[in-house]
Amino acid sequence: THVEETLVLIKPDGVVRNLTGEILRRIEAKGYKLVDIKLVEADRGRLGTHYEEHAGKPFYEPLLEFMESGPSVAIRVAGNRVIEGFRVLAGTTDPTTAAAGTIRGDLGRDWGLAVQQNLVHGSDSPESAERELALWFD
Ligand code: YYY
Ligand code: MG
Repeated sequence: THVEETLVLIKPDGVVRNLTGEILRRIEAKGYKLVDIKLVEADRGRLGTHYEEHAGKPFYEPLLEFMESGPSVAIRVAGNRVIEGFRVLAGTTDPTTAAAGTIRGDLGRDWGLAVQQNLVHGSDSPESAERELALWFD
């Protein structure tokens, strides 16, 4: 086994649509453990650091505006190979093409919302997980 920790965010669309419980249910059903959890209104400084790899891309400003639109749920999740495993559970970035059975595929928008409203974030590598966990849970 290879136990890791990852940062999961339930983005403002997930919170406003009352999907927090459903998303937590899927994480727990997979066998992952919720180590820490909190509701956060992220400010621009934290969001800019969180998404710094995307600075300058056309979707960057709308993404930050969306992430500032309401609270997110930040979760420290532990489990065997959870960094990769949660991203499989989440599905691909665009909910339209995310596979059925995934969080984004089953619950993601398909009534014309923008791609950024894809319900969840998950760290994409051990380096990202370490950086993002430090950023959201100090
Ligand atoms: O890691 P993941 O969330 O699946 O995607 P990223 O490529 O890191 O992009 C971060 C975030 O930006 C994505 O969840 C939605 C948004 N986004 C977008 O609005 N439009 C794109 N073309 C690409 C990403
Ligand atoms: Mg990413």
